[in-house]
Amino acid sequence: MGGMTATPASPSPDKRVLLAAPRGYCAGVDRAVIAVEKALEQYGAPIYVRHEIVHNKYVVQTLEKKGAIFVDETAEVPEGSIVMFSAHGVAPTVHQEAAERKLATIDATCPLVTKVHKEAVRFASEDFDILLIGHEGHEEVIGTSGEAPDHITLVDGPDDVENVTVRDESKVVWLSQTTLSVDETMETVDKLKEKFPKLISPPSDDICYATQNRQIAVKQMGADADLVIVVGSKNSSNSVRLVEVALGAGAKDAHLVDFAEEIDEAWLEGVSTVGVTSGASVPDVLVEGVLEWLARRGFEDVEIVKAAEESITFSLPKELRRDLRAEAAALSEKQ
Ligand code: 2E6
Ligand code: F3S
Repeated sequence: MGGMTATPASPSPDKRVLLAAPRGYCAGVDRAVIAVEKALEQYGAPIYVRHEIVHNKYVVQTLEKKGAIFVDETAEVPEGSIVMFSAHGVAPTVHQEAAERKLATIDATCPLVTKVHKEAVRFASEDFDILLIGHEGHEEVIGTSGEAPDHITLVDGPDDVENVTVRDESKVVWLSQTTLSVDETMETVDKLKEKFPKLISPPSDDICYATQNRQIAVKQMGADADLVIVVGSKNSSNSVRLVEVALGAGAKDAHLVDFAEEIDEAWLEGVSTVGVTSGASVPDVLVEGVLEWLARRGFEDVEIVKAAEESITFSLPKELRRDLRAEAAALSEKQ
């Protein structure tokens, strides 16, 4: 079982680790996590956060210790407080609820999710039927759908295409969640195009650069790996996709773990090459923990598999430049 102490291993020539690059934090996650930290520094605890700021257990636990309070709904936030919206985005109704409860808000929605929201609003205003490819119940899909509920139909993968109906086959566009499998999405789009030949595509990729790059890297290592360990939480869509992509690329085995302690010793039986990567919401300290765990078992030789350079950054939410405590107090004084 994971967690057992291994006897110190000497370096084994037949044991190696392939470490994916890029992996871990994307620009949207970095911005959202810093936004919570800055809000705590600037305004003091508590800062309420609607939904996990990003889908990572360790990040959430760390921010909770610093004074963030995570809630499922805005209704749970006391009047006159500050609430932050998570990186996955929210429907316009959530902004309205917050205003009604006189809350000061900070929107940590990733700008690349906001871009998809804007596409949805624009196509809805032109009266298109919008086929949103995504996973039912995922926070981002709920938020995007909320921008144009009367125009959006969810398509949850290729097998869902047969259930899709539209009002006018000559006015249909597809959009997607940002963190899907690129290959599976293309399969869904191909099937949709067979059914609706006039289907138009989004003006630019909705699956974001970080999702795409992490999938390219794990694909590169997949064929050579006996085992791929993906660091990430179970509710993290992009992390779960990395396990699927690794297996699809030929990895003999692949698992998702939040922490090194979750690795099962039995996974290493007969294994000489281990691939390691992490989802876009995962701090690198957790990957370091996995590399140390592997090194203690003879996997000391680490080779980087580099698929892309990433240099994109996003500026912090604009609300952090204002005095939100004063605004919240003023709001709650208003009748
Ligand atoms: C916001 C939008 C997209 O489950 P998912 O992969 O969407 O979310 P996280 O928090 O694991 O990854 C970052 C993210 C945030 N991706
Ligand atoms: Fe944004 Fe993509 Fe990250 S949508 S939060 S850059 S995974």
